[in-house]
Amino acid sequence: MSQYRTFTAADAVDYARQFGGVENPESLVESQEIGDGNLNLVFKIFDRDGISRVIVKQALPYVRCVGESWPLTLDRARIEAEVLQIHGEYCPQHTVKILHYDPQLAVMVMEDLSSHAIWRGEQVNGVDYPQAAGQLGEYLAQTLFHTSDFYQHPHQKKADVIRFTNPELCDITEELFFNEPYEVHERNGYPRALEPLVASLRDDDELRQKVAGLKHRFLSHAEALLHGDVHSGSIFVAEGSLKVIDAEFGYYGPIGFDVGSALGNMLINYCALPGLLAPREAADAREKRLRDVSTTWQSFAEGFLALAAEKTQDRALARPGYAAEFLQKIWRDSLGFCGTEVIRRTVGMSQVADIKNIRDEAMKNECVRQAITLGRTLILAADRIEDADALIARVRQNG
Ligand code: SR1
Ligand code: MG
Repeated sequence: MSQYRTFTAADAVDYARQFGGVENPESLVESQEIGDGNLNLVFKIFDRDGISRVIVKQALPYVRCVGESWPLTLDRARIEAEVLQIHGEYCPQHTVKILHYDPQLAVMVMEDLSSHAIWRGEQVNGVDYPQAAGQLGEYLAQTLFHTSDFYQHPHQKKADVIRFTNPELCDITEELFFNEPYEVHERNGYPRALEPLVASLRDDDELRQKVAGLKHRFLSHAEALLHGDVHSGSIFVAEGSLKVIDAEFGYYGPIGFDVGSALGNMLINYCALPGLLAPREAADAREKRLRDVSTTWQSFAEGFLALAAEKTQDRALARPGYAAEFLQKIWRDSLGFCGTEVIRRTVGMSQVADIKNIRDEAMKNECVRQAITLGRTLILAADRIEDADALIARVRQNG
């Protein structure tokens, strides 16, 4: 049994030679650590011709972006690999392929996606991928339907809820989404100029009550095996292709959390675009982002309903009209969780490039202000926004 040690660049090459599944392992000669996320080491492994062939990813026993003062379980590597394997069974076309993993070393080898780019970066630069939103909706429908009570055998579902108990990573989400942005907290990262607006979130009883309800659902509604962190930085895109990575926050939770996180990141980008691009390009990219919001939801909803009609296993849940009624609940949850994602990424710790890349300070403040007010509206009005068209109308009203 292998003992945990932190990989060097040379270790990563050795490991890829053993487990990368390449025809001529000795051709792998070099690696580059490219991890820019908050948690892990990520090595790109190159062959003699300088072509990257596979990725080796290793969890560190702490949060990388903070350091050893914030220890974090290595079991997240097992969770990530196993969630991606299950999601890959149901949606291979949009899930990164895991070639090998070792829970003791907290390491996995996965397919190289150098032909793709991170979607967040592309959105920040105003590069459009017209098919990506539909593909993301398909990923969400396939993975969330097939791991839900509509499809899973109840014994398997109960066993998997235990297998994917993910207390430490869920704890991060519980704090970062639902607590810290609504408190005075040292980890928050909003611009100082917005202190009065952020203070008004703390003082808003109705908002805090809704956020409590959303947190309660996150804690208690084991509806499906979520990815747990579906944001545009966890998604690779290329022309006609989309691949989801990074499922270490996976657990059985409310379906609306994955859908809402995805929509929330698109709306953050929408709010940030005037600070990132020239006015005409920004206006054009904003329309594309609203199209993505609408398409993601439609593709998810249509996919989920079609799967429910065709493949629901449970006799009671197969009742005509039940899946459509459940979908309405997912929509409302998605709006609420979407609002919390927008707020946590602008008020809280996990700031994103869409906002960080805005150079002009006054413009940045204005974009963040818009995002915060939009997030608040979505949380407060989730029960009154009937469909994607109504959502888009609210976004436009917000500014
Ligand atoms: C301490 S981890 C902060 C954030 O990074 C991850 O990508 C998740 O989004 C998490 O909330
Ligand atoms: Mg991640």
